[in-house]
Amino acid sequence: NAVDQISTSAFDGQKPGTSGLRKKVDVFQQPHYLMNFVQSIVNALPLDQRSRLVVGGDGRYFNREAIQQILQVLVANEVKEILVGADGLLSTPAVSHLIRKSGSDGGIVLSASHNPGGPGKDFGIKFNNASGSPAPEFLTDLIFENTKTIDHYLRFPLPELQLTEGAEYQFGNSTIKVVNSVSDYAELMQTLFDFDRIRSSMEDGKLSLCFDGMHAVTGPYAKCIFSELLGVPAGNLLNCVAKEDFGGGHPDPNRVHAKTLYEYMMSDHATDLGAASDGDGDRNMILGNGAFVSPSDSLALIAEHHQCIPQFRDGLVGVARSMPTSTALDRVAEHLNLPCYETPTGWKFFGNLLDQGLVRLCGEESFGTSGDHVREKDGVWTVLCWLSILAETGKSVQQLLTEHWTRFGRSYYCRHDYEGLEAEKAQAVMLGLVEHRDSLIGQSYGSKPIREVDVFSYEDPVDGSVSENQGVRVKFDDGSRIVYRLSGTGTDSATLRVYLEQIERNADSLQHDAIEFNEELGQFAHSIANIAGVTGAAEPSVRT
Ligand code: VG1
Ligand code: CO
Repeated sequence: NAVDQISTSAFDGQKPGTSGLRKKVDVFQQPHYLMNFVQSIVNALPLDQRSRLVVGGDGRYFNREAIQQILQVLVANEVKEILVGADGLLSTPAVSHLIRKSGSDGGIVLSASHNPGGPGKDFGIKFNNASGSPAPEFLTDLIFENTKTIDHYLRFPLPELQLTEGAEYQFGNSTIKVVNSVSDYAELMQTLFDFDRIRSSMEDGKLSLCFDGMHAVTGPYAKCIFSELLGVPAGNLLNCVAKEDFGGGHPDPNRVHAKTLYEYMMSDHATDLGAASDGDGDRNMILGNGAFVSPSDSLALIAEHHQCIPQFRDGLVGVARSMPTSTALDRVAEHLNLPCYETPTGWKFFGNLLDQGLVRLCGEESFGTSGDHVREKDGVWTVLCWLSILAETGKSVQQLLTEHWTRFGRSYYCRHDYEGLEAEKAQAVMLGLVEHRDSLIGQSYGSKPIREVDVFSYEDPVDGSVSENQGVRVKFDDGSRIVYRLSGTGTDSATLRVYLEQIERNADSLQHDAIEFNEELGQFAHSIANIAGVTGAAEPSVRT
């Protein structure tokens, strides 16, 4: 079959955001839209880095068609070997692992993560590099430049391919191999954790887990790893059948969207650990019996108890968190005498640090944690970390939290999101903060004076690249903070995120609800940024 050269013209707005290109699915369904982007990815790769690529997605609506289109472009561009997850399914951390394990030049991940799926809902695509990391900015910039000038792409006229495990196809100069979506990843997990130890705690009735797959990609991973390998009863795996529309919900593991699990964990007959993951399996929510673990605390506690996790027994070397993530990790790092890096939001910024071996554990406040075993955040892995900590310490989640707060102080942390804003108005809030920087410094929140207001910019310590304008930080004398930034994952209107952190060291004041605790600070943040005046939004649409 001859390769078709298809004339096309550029689409506006194919600029990758925090985590790839995300749009409404009908945008992706326009003729040429996806193929343009995939050809732009290929064009951004040097010729000697087009030999082997991985392709997989979270199974949301349009995943199926998208994979067929992507294969047509990759075969036409003579990528020698293409590894595809069975039925086109691979969780984001599993793609990252498969790229690394197979020595691929990179991979294409199809997902809009925790955003809803289905007709009229969201879709996304991103490229990960040879180390399994989301493409760094120089590469996403190059891809974006290519999308602006593209006038043709290559397409190989493939028949509709059945993506059943073990299938192998030969077209042109390419081989397409369909691989089991779960087994490589499950094997990796068994090298990182002591499965026998966790399993025996479970068999002894000392440890129990309830997991909510939110009808997303982690269902099959949970069945294999939690049920088959660790013996978690099938009844404790909720919503583990993957669906194209995630059962109509938001596959977002938080208290609002994983409400059933949350309420169960707050009830009398809760398991020791409750956990949920998102659409593509990279996020996690951790709950104990009667306890919610904020993602920033989860990260800090994993660092504190890293000796319980076989992967980290040789030490952590260093740790990293995204800038808006609470400073709980910093205090543990200081205690452990480890460097703690502060990066912009988005997992791609951890890639270089991990590749260089400068850090082994990273996390974000947005329900993301992972280690140096892959280059993505990893939901199931985080659950295994917590199972390891519970099995080794024999303590409850609540006990571990209280001990942590008593020892290190508690970062009361929460986030207020203002969704559905007009982009210009959201921008104007950010500009206003910078403009009024000097007048803010004189103001106080209660007895806390504002010490500093700055715009976060990051210089990558490995390649020296600089990422500017990564959010505005308002810092108080006692280390408390307000951070403002605009979301880079939305598919239509703009979202302003306001991150709130107050550090409490008084032992009598450690058990409050973090959302309530920060309500007043949130109002202060609202008022000093004049959010109502500029955007018309009277209050946040989400508090998490
Ligand atoms: C959000 C989170 C960020 C995360 C990103 C991708 O980005 O804040 O921490 O890395 O989503 O996560 P933003 O720009 O909307 O704040 V996922 O699980 O959507 O791939
Ligand atoms: Co995700």
